[in-house]
Amino acid sequence: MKIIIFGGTPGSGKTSIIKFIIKELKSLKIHYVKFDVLNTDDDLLIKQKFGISTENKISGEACPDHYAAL
Ligand SMILES: Nc1nc2c(ncn2[C@@H]2O[C@H](COP(=O)(O)OP(=O)(O)OP(=O)(O)O)[C@@H](O)[C@H]2O)c(=O)[nH]1
Ligand SMILES: [Mg+2]
Repeated sequence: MKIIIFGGTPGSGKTSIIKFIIKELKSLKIHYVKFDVLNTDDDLLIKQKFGISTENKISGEACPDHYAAL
């Protein structure tokens, strides 16, 4: 299993490039995990658009980067 992490400042183009890559790699089995601080529906949007398995993880008061690493 390979894990690819996309991180960056707000609006820097993370979701756009993820959608492009999912389209390009559709022959592979992809699972998408969205880490956010408060809330997100990105996992549902990606699931509907590409029909792949998705989930979200909300870090709450924890730093989202450390939460994702754990
Ligand atoms: N010009 C240009 N615009 C881009 C590019 N990639 C993304 N955008 C635009 O930048 C805006 C933000 O892109 P997103 O992919 O939503 O960025 P994000 O990092 O996922 O944003 P958040 O999840 O809100 O942090 C959108 O309006 C995109 O259409 C790019 O390569 N060039
Ligand atoms: Mg995004």
